[in-house]
Amino acid sequence: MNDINPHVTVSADEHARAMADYIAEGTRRAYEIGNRGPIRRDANGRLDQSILDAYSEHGFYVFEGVVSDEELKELRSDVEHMLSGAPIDPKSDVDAQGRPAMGQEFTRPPYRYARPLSDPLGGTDKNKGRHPAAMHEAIPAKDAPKWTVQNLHGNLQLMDSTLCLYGHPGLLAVAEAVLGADFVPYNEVTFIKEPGLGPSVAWHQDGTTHWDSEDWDHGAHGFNFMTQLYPSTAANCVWILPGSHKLGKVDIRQMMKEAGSDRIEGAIPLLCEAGDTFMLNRQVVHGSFANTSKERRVTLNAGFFPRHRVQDMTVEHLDGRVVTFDDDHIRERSRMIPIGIDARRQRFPDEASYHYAPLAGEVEANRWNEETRLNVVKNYNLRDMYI
Ligand SMILES: O=C(O)CCC(=O)C(=O)O
Repeated sequence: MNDINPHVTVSADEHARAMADYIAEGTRRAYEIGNRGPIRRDANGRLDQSILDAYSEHGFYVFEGVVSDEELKELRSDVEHMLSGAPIDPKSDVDAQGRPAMGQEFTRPPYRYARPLSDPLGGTDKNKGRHPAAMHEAIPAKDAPKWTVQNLHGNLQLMDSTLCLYGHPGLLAVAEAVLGADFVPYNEVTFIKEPGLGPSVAWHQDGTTHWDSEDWDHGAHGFNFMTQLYPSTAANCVWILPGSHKLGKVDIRQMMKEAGSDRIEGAIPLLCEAGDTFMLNRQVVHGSFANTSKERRVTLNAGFFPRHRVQDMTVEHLDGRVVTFDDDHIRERSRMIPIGIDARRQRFPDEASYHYAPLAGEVEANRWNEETRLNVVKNYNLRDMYI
């Protein structure tokens, strides 16, 4: 008897078998498109135009070798530390050892849970109804836990190594090249897909505010960097529909109807090695399947917007708060960028730092130290911007 997802009848093995042909075809197409390589900049530090063109055409790019082995070790260790102190279930305030769970000092709880191999979002009105159709779920193993940690929210206050990564000069130069020098932050979230447990993230397009704007364009809702701490495989990774960032809002339900399953046609897996970073346009149709494979995926998301798309926007957050992104709000939230740059400078003093022009006059106030940890970084994600 499957008492975790009682309505599900497909076993994890059946789910994995059903994916096999789709994975083979998607993998072939992913390598055909390519769109991958190291961050390449010219003598003036400008991003290679061919990368911008490729991103613009397909809505994604895979940057290889962004994170060194040394840095990767620190990132993995910080994620592991957070998971070791997670509440035993979504309502608990103690961890598996009976200790007070981690993260309780933050206003927004950092841990988000889901039932193993379930689809918590598809076909519901959660996330503003952004995930219109349900994915295939599967029955987890008999000894599976009732809950699995799906996300950590507010990475930069939870794990110092992610703050160092946030200040990565190559990634920030890419953000500038794509969005302009006054680019602004969105949010920072970890996606965790444990083998045999990781839930799906139903197909969706991100972005809520600009789809019907007269000046809507292919980059209107910004992009996410997605840094991979383990290899991102076809069975555990994010899948995307290349080029769909140019289509406006598409009918995902219809696409799934035409496919006769959740395996929509033409999609490809975002494949890469540990230490690589995807850049994914938020308007691209994307999602991930229940992880019935034997491999873990951990992805660190860090999103950015063009400033003019958030300037003075009033939005309702997913938790119901209504906020206007005026100059003060944007400035305060953007301080995480120079603080990240300074954290990285302290950790990797031989590396040339990125220069964030909008807060160039406030470098001293945005040093990374115990004072800014408490007064700026703690609960910084209450000021996340969301469009
Ligand atoms: O990592 C995943 O599985 C899904 C990520 C995603 O949907 C997003 O970042 O919008």
